[in-house]
Amino acid sequence: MKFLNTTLLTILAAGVSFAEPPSNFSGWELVFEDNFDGTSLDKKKWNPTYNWGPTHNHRAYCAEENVIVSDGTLKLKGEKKKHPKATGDRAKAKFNNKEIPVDYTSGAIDTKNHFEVKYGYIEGRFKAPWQKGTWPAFWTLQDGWPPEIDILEIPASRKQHHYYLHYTDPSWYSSHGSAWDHEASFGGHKDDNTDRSAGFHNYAVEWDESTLSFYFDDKKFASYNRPTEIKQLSAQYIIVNLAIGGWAGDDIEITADKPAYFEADWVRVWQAKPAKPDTVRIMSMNFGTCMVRTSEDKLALGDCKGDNAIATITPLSGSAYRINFGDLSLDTPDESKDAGHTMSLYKWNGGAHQKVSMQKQSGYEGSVVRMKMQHSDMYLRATTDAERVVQSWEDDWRWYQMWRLLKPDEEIPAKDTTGMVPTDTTKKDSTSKKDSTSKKDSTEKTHSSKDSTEKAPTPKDTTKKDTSASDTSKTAIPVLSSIANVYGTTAHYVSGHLFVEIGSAFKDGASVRILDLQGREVMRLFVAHGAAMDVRHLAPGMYHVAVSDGKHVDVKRFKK
Ligand SMILES: [Ca+2]
Repeated sequence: MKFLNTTLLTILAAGVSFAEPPSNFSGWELVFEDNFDGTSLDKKKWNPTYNWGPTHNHRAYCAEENVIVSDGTLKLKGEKKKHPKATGDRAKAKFNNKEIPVDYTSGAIDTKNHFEVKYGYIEGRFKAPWQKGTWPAFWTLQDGWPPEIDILEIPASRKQHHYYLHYTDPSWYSSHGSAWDHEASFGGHKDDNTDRSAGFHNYAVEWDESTLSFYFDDKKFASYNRPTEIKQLSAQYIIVNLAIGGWAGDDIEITADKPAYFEADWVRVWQAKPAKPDTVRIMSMNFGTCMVRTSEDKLALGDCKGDNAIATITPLSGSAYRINFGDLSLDTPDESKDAGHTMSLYKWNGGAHQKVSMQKQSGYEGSVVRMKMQHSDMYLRATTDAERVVQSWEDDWRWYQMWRLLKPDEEIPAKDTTGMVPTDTTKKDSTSKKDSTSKKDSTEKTHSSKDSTEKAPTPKDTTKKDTSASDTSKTAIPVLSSIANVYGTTAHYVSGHLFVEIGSAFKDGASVRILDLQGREVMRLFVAHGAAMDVRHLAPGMYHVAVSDGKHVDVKRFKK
């Protein structure tokens, strides 16, 4: 089916792209399926009417005989006929506190006591009846109300369908618990030119602990990151019914010779396979130090060998991951979307400001990633003082955005920051919150300088701040992941020697550095125009050649 071809494969690809951690995400598992083959309803999966009885908030008595399975589909038949058992209490129903007669007959099924699900992808393929006054629905419930998820409701025009989460107002919920008279909802109706009674269409909801996303014909059209409200949902059972009247109004086009049919081709539910978190250490490629949890339960950079450097990475739905240090999750304080905002650790609440997209970087051994915060589209990077982790623009200090995921028992690569921007350990007071180097930089971007943010110079600016060292090669290497060679540098390896000719843009010569795939410098030479570098002592393998004069950077690769 299409979902498998598009959404699911995207999700699988996100997992599969990590041959190394995080590797645990193994995709979706089909946990419920009814294709409505055969000649009768499968009562191991469904109750043949509402589990609470044959009536609800509309004018039909929902009888088992109006639930038909034939020719590969379920048909709920709506008839202009008062059911003989629609007597006494069942002769009347209520919609919007108004009493209405139960003078039609229709069908409803639900999975209560047969199948319930918490989190997953719930989808069905349906064809709505054409008649006005009918209100087909595909929805979920738990004991008590609210909450309720509506995946499909068509009360009016056949060219729109409604979708909602109904919940209890959170302020009421936290103090009193669920209450129907404090019901609220989010969602809406999708309007387009597709007549949902002219053919079958797929309707789905994707549900995790923080987000509900609604799909029509395998395309996501609405998504709500609302963890507080969504947490009211416990395991849900599924309902398919054809209501008549009620919300659909009393102009009902069903006649004696034209019954209504709400058809279902199938109903399926997938769940993400249990996500076992990967245990890792997250090492800055630049500093060789790791993200750590401090004694104040904050996030910092520190010794990779410490127990406080142990993190877990848990795949969530989509491409999102959650990074935990013990019981606390990596988080953006104040849900800030500002560049330079210092990351910290908080209790998990499922918000997008706690969700991270992992982007594996090619050209490296092992798992080297950049990590993007979902809510801000900003990347996690080490600060130049090697103390903190901030979120920042995609093109800002990219080498500092590179992180190596190490398994707990994996050898920690020797720290080798030769040639990298030096660690400034002199700033210990509150001014260390800012990158003092950037203050001297008159060309820096002008952004907020409040204490929680860090000035963020661009890589090309870094040479200007370093007045103590004229060696321009101390510039960080901006982008090893996307090999850049724009200034015409050539590098050829021939029998133990690397012949480098630097590009014409490097008028005053350039520093040529050779780095291994870990990003560690193994050789450096200042070159005026060209040089033959003796690399016989290097181990066989791939290497980067980074050429820089502080203003321009070329990167080449060679294989020894
Ligand atoms: Ca079918």
